[in-house]
Amino acid sequence: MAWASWLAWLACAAAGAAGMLFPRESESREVVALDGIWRFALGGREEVDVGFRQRWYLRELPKWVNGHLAGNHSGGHLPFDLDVTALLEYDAPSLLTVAVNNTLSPHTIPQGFTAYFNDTDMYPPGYSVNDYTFDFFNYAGIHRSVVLHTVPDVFINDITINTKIIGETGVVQFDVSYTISENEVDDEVSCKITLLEESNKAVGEVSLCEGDIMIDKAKFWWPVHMSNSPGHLYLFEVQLNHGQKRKDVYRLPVGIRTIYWNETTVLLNNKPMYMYGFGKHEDSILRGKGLDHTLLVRDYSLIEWIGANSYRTSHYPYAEEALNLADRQGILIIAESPAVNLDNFDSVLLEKHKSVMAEMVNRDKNHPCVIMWSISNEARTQRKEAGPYYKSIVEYVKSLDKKRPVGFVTNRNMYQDKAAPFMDVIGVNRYFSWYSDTGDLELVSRQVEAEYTKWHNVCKKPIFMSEYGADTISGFHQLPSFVWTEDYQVDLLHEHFKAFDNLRKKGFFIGEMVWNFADFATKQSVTRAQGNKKGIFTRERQPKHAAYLLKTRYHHLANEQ
Ligand code: GCB
Repeated sequence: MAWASWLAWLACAAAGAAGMLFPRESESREVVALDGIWRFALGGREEVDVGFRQRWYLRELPKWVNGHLAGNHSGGHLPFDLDVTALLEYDAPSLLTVAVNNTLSPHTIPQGFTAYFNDTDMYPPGYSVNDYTFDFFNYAGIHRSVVLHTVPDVFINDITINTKIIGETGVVQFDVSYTISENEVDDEVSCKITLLEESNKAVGEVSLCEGDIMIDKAKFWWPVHMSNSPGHLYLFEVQLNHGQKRKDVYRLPVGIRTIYWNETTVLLNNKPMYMYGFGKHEDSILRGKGLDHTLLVRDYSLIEWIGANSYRTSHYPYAEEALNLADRQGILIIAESPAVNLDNFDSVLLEKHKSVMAEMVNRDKNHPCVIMWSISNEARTQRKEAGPYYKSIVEYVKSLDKKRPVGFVTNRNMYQDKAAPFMDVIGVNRYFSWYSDTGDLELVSRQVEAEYTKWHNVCKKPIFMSEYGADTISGFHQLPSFVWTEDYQVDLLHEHFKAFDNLRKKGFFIGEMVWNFADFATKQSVTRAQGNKKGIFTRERQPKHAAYLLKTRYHHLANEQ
C-alpha cells in the first residue's frame, strides 16, 4: 500500500462527478492536473492498512478532501470520477490523500495470489509474497494524472458517437446524456450540436440531444497508409442549455469511419484491413508505467519510422492520451482489457470482468482508432467453465457496442479452446523456435503456416498472429545465429515473414504483430535478463538490428495499401 498526498490550493465553483468523458476545458469547465511530486509513504508488506489505522490522511493539515473519504474504486488502468464538491475547502488549502493497493488476488483483474512461507528457519515469521503469472512488472502507485475538474450544475455526462458512410456522405449519429443537479429548477434541457472542421468551419448543426448529422463529401477517418490525410477528425461541439441559459460546452474530436467483419475479413470503410504492428507495454526506463507525453511522441514517431499501422494495448487499457494521439495520427488500436492470464472462471470474477469491460468500452467507445475489443490475453480457455464464461462476456460487450468486433488473444489449441467459438476475431500467440523447438529456425515458416491455417479452418474467423518473437540482448551477436542475439531475432522475423506472405494469399489472415515494441520490465526470474528483451527497440527506445528488417517489411506492406 502506498500513500500519496498533495496539498492543493483550489478555486473551483463546483467539482462534480461526470461520465467517463475525458476531462477537457471549455467555457463551462475547468481542469487542474494535480501533477507534481506526490509525497509517498509505504504501508509495508504485512501492514497494508497501517495508513488507515494511523489516519495518515489527517496529517500535516491546515484543512483537509480533507480527512473525509471521497470514495474508492477497484481495478487499475481505467479512470474513475469522485464528486468532491462538498469536501473541498474553498478559501483555504485542501489535502488530498490517495491510498493505492496493488495486491492481486483470485478476484482481482488481473489475478494474483499470496504465497505464505511458514518455515521460520528459512523465512521471517509471517513472510508472504504477492505473486502472479503474467509477464510484466506489477507496478504500484499513481501512473496517470489525478485531475480536479469542474462541471456546471446542469452538465453533459456522456456522449456516444457512431458513424456511417453512405457514398460520399458521412453520418454522425450521436446521443448526449446529461445530469441536472437536485437544486436546479425543473426547466427544459436542450442541446445545440455543431460539427466543425479543424479550421473551425461548421459543416453541420442541429438542435437535438440525440440524432444524426449528415456531411456531404465528408472526409473519412483512415489509418496511416490507406490515405494521404490519415486520422482526419471533426470536432463535435455540444452546447447544453437549461431553459434560456447555456450551461455546459464539451468538444469531442470524432472520426467518420465504419467497421464491418465476416468470417474472413475485417473491413475498414469497406476496404479489407491488414494490421502490421506490435504488442506494446506502458513501460520505459525512467518512468516505469507512468504516463509520459515525451515517450508517447517518441513511440509514435518510431511507429511512423518503422512503417507500422497498428498496435494492441497489451495487456490492459492504456492512458486515454495514447488513444487521443492515435486518433490524430491514424494508428489502429486493438483495445485490450486487463484480464491477462485468467486462471479460473467463477461468477465473482465474471461480474468483475464485465464491469471492467463496461468501464473500458465507456471510456474508449468514441475513439475512431479503436477498431476491436480484446477481452483477455492467454486465459486458461481450455477449461470447461471458460465456455459459458466467455459466451456471457462476449454477449455483454456486444450489448455495449455493436460497432466493433469482439475478440481475444489465446495461446491454446484450436480444438480445445472453449472461448474461441464466441469471438468475431481471434489473435493467436505462438513462439515457434523460441519456447518450442528452440533454435530450429528452419521450422518456423512451416509451423506458422500450418498452425494459422488450422485455426481458421476450425473456427471460421479472421485470424491474426498477435505475438511472436525472441528475447534479444542489444549488442549480442553470433553467427550462425544463436538465441538471445540480435542475429537470431533477425533470422526469426525473416522466417515468419515467409509464412505471413503465404497466409495472406489464403484470405483469412488479417495481421502480424511482433512481440514486443520495446524491452520491458518483468518481475525477477531466471528466464528474464533485466526484464523481457523481445523488444524491436530497447527499453530506451533505440533500434535493435531487427528494427531495420521490420522497417523494410512494414514499408513494403504500407506501399501495398
Ligand atoms: C506471451 C504473453 C506475453 C509475454 C510473452 C513472452 O505469450 O502474452 O505477456 O511477455 O509471451 O515474452 O513470453
